[in-house]
Amino acid sequence: MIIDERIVTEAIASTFFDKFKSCLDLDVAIVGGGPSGLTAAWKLAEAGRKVALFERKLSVGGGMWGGGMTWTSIVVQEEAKSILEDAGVALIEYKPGYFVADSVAATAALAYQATRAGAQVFNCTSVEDVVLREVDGVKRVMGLVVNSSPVEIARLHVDPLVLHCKHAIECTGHDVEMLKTLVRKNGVKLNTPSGGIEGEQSMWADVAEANTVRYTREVFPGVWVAGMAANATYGSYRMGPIFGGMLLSGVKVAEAINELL
Ligand code: 48H
Repeated sequence: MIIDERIVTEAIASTFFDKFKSCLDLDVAIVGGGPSGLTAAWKLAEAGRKVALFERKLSVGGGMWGGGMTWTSIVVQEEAKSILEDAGVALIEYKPGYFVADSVAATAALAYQATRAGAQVFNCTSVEDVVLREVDGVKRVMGLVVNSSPVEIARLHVDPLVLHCKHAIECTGHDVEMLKTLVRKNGVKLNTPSGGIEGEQSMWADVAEANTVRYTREVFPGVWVAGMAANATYGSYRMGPIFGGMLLSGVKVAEAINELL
């Protein structure tokens, strides 16, 4: 076979733009491809939902690749063990109830399961704003405003593109970036005690893990928080490199949205 570079180029351009065009009206748009976002994408796509995940970096996985302090092991507790097992990840029980997985294997497995189930992943894509509409006096987020990450990094003045979704999931981790933008630009009140973002507290792994799941919920019409963003939004603690809460949060948000669709 003689390789024609123009066909390689055409294949990439045409399949990518078909993929992008197919995501202009989503059931669920996920912002951030860490463990919570990837798990939510996997479970929603598996349930047949039209779901896309937008990740600023070249690689999805967020803070999971590096384990603890770059030492590539992660810990999950009993309740979350089956999620990694279902993804095909090998676990060892280090001490009763504490399961250890290779962080690279776990991250790769979640990314594989999400894409295999049919979630579309747009890496190198930053969510810079939301689409907000007021219907019958109620404001609701109806979509995302996205831009190429290299445009953002180079601070080029290039306008973004827009897609619509029935639900958006804020999975940007510690920074709660999408929700911060929503509040800053629109002065809206969230479904939190203060109406704003409460902010993350210091280390308390036990409480933080439970709260990650507890605070996974709809925080504003059309916007759900999951993973570390749920903790930061509701003023809970950090937990270090135990990842069960992130995975369970991804499953919970997927199930809750699934019930509404
Ligand atoms: C597109 C964006 C944008 C944007 C950010 O931080 P993450 O891994 O998030 P979680 O919540 O799934 O997992 C948290 C976990 O990794 C962690 O940090 C833990 C357990 N910490 C404990 C502790 O004590 O420190 O992933 C978030 C992803 C990243 O990949 C970002 O690049 C991405 O979101 N992101 N993507 N548009 N505006 N902002």
